[in-house]
Amino acid sequence: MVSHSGLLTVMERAARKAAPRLRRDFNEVQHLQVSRKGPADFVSMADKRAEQTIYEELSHARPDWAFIMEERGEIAGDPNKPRWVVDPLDGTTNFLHGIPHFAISIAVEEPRPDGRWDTVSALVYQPLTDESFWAERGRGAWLTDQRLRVSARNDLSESLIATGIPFLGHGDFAQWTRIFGAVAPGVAGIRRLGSAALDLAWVAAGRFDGYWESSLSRWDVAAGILLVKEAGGYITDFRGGDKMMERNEFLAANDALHNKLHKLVAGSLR
Ligand code: 2AM
Ligand code: CA
Repeated sequence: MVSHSGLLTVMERAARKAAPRLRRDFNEVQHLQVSRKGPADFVSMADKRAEQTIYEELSHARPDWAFIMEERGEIAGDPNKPRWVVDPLDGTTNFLHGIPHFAISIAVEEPRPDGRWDTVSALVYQPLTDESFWAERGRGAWLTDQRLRVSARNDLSESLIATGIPFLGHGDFAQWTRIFGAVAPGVAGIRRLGSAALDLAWVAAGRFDGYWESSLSRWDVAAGILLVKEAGGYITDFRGGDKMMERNEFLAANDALHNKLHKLVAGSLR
């Protein structure tokens, strides 16, 4: 059985500490669906509570590290040390609607001399299934104690592709539509499940063969990107380059499919 590092142990402990309350709140939210005002405020509280629990655990373990978190934003730390990137509830819309598909995402990034950041540890934890997708740079991607590998499918017509659709004026809907028009006719299916962190974890696990989305935040994808890479997959911007974060475009797949998908996606860009 594989053993992960002390750092991963800290991350997993933080996620598991926040999980029971998230599970209880999720069950509660299903009952609130009937109230007319809706459970939005309640979910926002659940989100903040989970983030606070994770923040307390992580900052206790590494007091001088900075944070980037969805709710509280940036918390400064020692600039020469790694930093935490935390999404306490990825898939908020699912949570709000009583759909059991959401996750906690925690990544550790190290500063590089050129000012960019490298993810070195990643955890995507699904509280309802108790699935723990984790990766460490150079040590592979894992689902609990099982090694993960991206799918081996190389035929687009057999491939299941995940995506995220722009919403509420976020993102470029016209561009998404063009990419969809190029990809959808040639693949076995498209899924929009609503959690970017889980989409990437599932590409790493070979459940999805590929994935594209744009206009995300760092905390949605930081952990998932390392999971895909460590599972032997490719992840680039829509033009096949390494400017994912700068361009805010994410295209992930196994190596054989990435090339084919990338041609379709890049060909549909203006
Ligand atoms: P979130 O659940 O943490 O908000 C799905 O396309 C991705 O977009 C999710 O990772 C989701 O992260 C993010 N997202 C942010 N705001 C969203 C919204 N209003 N509707 C759907 N997804 C949203
Ligand atoms: Ca998110």
